[in-house]
Amino acid sequence: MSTRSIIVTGANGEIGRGIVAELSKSNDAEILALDLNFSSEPSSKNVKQIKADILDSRALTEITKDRSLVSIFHLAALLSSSGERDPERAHKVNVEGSLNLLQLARAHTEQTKLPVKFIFPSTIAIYGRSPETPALNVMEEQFLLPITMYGVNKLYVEQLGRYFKYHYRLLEGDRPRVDFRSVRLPGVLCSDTVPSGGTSDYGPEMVHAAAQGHAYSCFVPPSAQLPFMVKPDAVSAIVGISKAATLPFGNPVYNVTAFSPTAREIELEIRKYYPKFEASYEPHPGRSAIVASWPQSLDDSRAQKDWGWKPQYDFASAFKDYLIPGIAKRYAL
Ligand code: VAH
Repeated sequence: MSTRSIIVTGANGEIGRGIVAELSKSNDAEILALDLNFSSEPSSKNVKQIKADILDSRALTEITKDRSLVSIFHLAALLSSSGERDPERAHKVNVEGSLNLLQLARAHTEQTKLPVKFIFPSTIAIYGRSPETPALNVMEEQFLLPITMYGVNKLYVEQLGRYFKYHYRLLEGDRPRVDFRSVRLPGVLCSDTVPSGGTSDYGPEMVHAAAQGHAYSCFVPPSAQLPFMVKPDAVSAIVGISKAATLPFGNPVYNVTAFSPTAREIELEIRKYYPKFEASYEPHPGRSAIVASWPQSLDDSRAQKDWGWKPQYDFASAFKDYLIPGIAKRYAL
């Protein structure tokens, strides 16, 4: 029998590493960790690191030859700030790369008649509001007018995934189709890595600056407000939706959230642990405009109801029980 395999793209990224670590705890499949570069050795013997470009569809086919592909966790992407620096490249990676992987999942689904699960972390960047219009407790179908290339790409791939799940070649009638599922992640705070390329990065940058005894100059105003969660909850949302029983027919894309602080509230929370921490605010016009176009908070009740989503950490415990202990360990040298 061919090996049961799970692909993780963007496997060396902040969330990708967490997903690989979580999936490798179970021994019933090998993890094919795909990225362009790796910064550490595989964490477990059922993890195979493969340098591969998701734009190279022939390489993707070659990698999965003689393997029985059960799921794809597609995390590779150019984020919102990187995407604005090179929108054409962002479109290529975010859209063409995703299409290649959806086609790979489709080919394996048709071959084995077993729907490959395609897990797609989407983002709050698919939303877009004018800065004068508050957007609180936003639901999945509201404010779908993104202003970044990254947001436009992610929203389109959500649609593409829904198409592959329910309607691919519908003139040919019922056929096995890819089992596409997606969560829209908020900003993510991680204790062991500092992200790059995103626009919610001011949150984690502020925490990591404080832990190193540095002052922080914040690129959004103190009133900027976004939904956030910590990395363990992002990993649990992604793995959680992959393990859910069949989702109800309709929109396989779900909001997930944990807390929604302003930049000032993040600063004040940090100061409880690092009383000498200093933050100043020098808003960058472009990056502030991106943040101001995203919702201040999300309604994730559909995810709670349909597949039992619940974050482990609220704002206070995110700092007390996860960020501060982890960060202290990271910089204690
Ligand atoms: C970004 N962190 O800033 C990403 C995210 C919350 C948006 O998807 O681009």
